[in-house]
Amino acid sequence: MGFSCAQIIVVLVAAAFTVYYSGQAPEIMKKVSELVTGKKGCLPVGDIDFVTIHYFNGRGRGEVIRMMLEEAQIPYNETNFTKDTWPEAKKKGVESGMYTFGQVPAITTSGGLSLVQSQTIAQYIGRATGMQCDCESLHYCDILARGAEDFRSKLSKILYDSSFSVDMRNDYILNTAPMWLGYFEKIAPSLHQQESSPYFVDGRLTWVDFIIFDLLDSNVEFATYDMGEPLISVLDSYTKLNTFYQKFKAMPRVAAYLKSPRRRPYKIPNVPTPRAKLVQPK
Ligand SMILES: N[C@@H](CCC(=O)N[C@@H](CS)C(=O)NCC(=O)O)C(=O)O
Repeated sequence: MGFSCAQIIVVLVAAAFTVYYSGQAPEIMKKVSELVTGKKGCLPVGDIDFVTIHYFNGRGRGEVIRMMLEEAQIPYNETNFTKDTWPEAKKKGVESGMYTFGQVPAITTSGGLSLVQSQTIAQYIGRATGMQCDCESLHYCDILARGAEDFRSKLSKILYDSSFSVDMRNDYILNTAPMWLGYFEKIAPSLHQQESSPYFVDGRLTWVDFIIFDLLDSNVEFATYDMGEPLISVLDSYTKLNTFYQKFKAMPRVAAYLKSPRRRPYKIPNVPTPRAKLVQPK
């Protein structure tokens, strides 16, 4: 007994309505997308074969991009600008339109794509490598990334202040960092959850984890940089964040990168003069 076209269409429409009203549609779309593209996350894009990172020869905003490329095993090279080579490169980059706002990092890919803004770059690499957030989590990922940027700006503000002093360093470590670390501790995955998956969103590694790790790492490095003041293990009181930090750091490809010569040393632009030590009378 055959079916008519009309009967098949009615069945398909009924099935579509059933899926839609059951609330399962996003889940099914997600599975279909994963099956077709082989990549997790919202709206995946094609593979990236090779990347050039346009940035300075330092960690800074290049580090998240480097770590993501290392994790995804995408080969890359770097421009390694210096204060001598940057002005000319900036002029050319602005003229060509590649450095939209006269700033780096930027990336160019072998596929001819060029992008600026470190978080946008991280998100794009995420889409190309299955490290994008799920569609339902996009806004949450945005919140985390922008919050991380706000926290980051507090440290940059003092680091690039020409009057940066040990008092500013101590104020940051005693007041600013604990406030922000407290916010992130609240939303970090629970220790129980971290036993199976330490990541912040969707129970799997996404670009946002790289941003948060880099943020925590900058704080750890800053607080243990010798400026003649007591060195502080800044994450010690934040159990969930510290666990995430340690687990992320131990991911095999990340760990290999962090130990490699490709990882630049942590540097501070204006190291403050240490406080004069009191000389004890003999
Ligand atoms: N929001 C941008 C900020 C980029 C930025 O501030 N870049 C700095 C280096 S970290 C820069 O290009 N400075 C050189 C200049 O402005 O001439 C991003 O996240 O990529």
